[in-house]
Amino acid sequence: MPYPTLHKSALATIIAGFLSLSLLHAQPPRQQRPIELTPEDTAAFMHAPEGFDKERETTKKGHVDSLYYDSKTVGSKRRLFVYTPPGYSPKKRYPVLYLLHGIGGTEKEWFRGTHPQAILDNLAADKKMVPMIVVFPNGRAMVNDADTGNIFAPEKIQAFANFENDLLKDVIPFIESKYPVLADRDHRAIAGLSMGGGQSLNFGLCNLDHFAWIGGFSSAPNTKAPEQLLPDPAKARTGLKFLYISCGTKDRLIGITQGVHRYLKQNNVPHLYHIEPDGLHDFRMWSNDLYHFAQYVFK
Ligand code: FER
Repeated sequence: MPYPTLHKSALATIIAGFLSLSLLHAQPPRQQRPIELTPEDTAAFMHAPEGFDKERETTKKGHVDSLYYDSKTVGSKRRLFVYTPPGYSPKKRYPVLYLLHGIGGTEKEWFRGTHPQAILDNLAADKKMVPMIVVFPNGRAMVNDADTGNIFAPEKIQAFANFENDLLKDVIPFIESKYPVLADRDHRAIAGLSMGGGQSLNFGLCNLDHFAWIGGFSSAPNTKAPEQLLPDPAKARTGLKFLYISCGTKDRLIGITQGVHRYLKQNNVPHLYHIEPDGLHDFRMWSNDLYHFAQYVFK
């Protein structure tokens, strides 16, 4: 049985990819600098093995639910997807990963760009992952939260910042009222790609009472400056269970991840720093990030 499909047609995906790329190029990003690699910019692990993101006939499958929650922050009903792992039972209690998308996407982006269900089901089957619930919200906290029009419009960028309130006050309480979750910081992770990576670092590191496991994949220029991100490194040293930052050597946003790494290192904040050789700003990177991040959290 193939996974219930959230995919648009392959052609539409390709066109959307070109459109978002041309938009990225139409508006040169701030912090765009030439890529300069240092000897520290190395891979922390091998790329995921062949087939890690392909559905296997034989494995037990998780499920993906589509739900609407009442967002008091935005004043609308907003959609999110929830992955529950193979063998899910409301009698058990699960940790939760909030997994965020980029500037060109919505709650659907992970499903359009890769096969998160296959990645997670395969990890579960191989006993490489603690069974967890994964929530895919829409991180553009505004009434029209679609990925259409000028995705770089200031009010849309602002909506990605505004999502901090929506996440903490609306999404998390909703998930905790609907699913059997372990509702404390030790069982709550946040990670995301690009704008979602910036959100994960911004919201996670500034709310260590809510999140103990944090991942920024190819984080975008919405990432706060390191001193703002972590004004109190001592608190992070004791509070964080896991901090993961990654980027590709061919991603022109790499300076952001390098800057965060430099600051963390100077301040002795333990973190996993993965720089993928020849890595671009794409789902080859983020599928691999999810594969690795999911194996570290909640252990
Ligand atoms: C920018 C370049 C890229 C920026 C955001 C991005 C807010 C985000 C990219 C993505 O989410 O894929 O200058 O500014």
